[in-house]
Amino acid sequence: RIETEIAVIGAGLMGSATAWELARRGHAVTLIEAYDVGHRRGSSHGTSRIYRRAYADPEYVRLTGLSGELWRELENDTGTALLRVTGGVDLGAGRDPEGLARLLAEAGVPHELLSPGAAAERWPFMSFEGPVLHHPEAGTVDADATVAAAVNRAAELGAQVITGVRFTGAEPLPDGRVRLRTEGPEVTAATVVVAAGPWLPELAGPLGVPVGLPPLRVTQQQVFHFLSHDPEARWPVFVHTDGPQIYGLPSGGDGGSLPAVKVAQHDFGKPVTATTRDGVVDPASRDVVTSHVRRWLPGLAPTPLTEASCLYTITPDEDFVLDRVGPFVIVSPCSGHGAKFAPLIGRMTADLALGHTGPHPRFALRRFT
Ligand code: PYC
Repeated sequence: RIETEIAVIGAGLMGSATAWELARRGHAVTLIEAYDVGHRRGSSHGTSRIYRRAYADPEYVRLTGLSGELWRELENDTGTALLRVTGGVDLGAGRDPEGLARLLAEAGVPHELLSPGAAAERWPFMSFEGPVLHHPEAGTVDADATVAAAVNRAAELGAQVITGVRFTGAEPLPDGRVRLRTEGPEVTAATVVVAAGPWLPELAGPLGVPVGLPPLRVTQQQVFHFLSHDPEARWPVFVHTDGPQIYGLPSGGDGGSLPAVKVAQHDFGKPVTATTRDGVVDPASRDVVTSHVRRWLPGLAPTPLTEASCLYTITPDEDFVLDRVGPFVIVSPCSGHGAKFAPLIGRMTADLALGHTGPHPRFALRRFT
């Protein structure tokens, strides 16, 4: 039996950042993970995620700035390098580089609009057509290293971490606390943070959380790592929308220090559940990505070095869910673009869990009712 102030279900990027934030504020936290820390069944594994400030939405541009500051705080507190600045480019008619540049200008974010010729001089291992937005603050964050660092530091600060224990249900107690049933110890908490990512739709029922969850789509995505011909090439992160939206970022390929670039389609792929997903990479997506590499990325060997699948959990408007319902705080789903916000989501979740703030209006559940 464990008595705690705040239980956090799920030690992915968002749950681990939340546990770190609460622990460093001196609160008693119990982090409950159904598998091992760093497992590869959800949405938080792999070495590389995009950090970028170029959003077609001023509020997200603002939030990326806040998150950037918190990445540095997490790095300082854990002594771990997590955010690597590489610069980022946005291109393709569907991406509207000029519109993005206007938004970055309004927010005071450094950037430049380049002609395709100027971009090709700077990144000769890529091909360009049309205007190219470059913003130097973009880069990559290491998801695996973030989860490990946040969980370890939270534990050092006193958080209790329970792994390999599935959560099976919850019941409210007369004093307002919640009793959590798990396959292991029973946990009683004043507040329960549910940061279960793609398991959220399956857990909400057994949790007995009376939330107006929107219809959430869980999809199986795939990512591909390609070797750079020139090991010294300094690849930027990129988002290229010309038909399919393709994104890429330097990756190490994956888990090593190879000069590789992760390239994938941001397409909301095959509908699955976290339990039924098969992990089989979709050959149609491999074809789309490989064709893109052949056409636009001559600096990469066009046969994937490695490939992997992961899950997106998508809300109808692609904004996050980050809200409180009674003693429960529901965190994420991040609709395929949340990783860059992990420490900020950790902070916002901690504030909700401690009753310091209400939800950010864009992330509130009431928008669905
Ligand atoms: O998080 O910025 C992002 C992203 C772009 C494409 C997929 N994820």
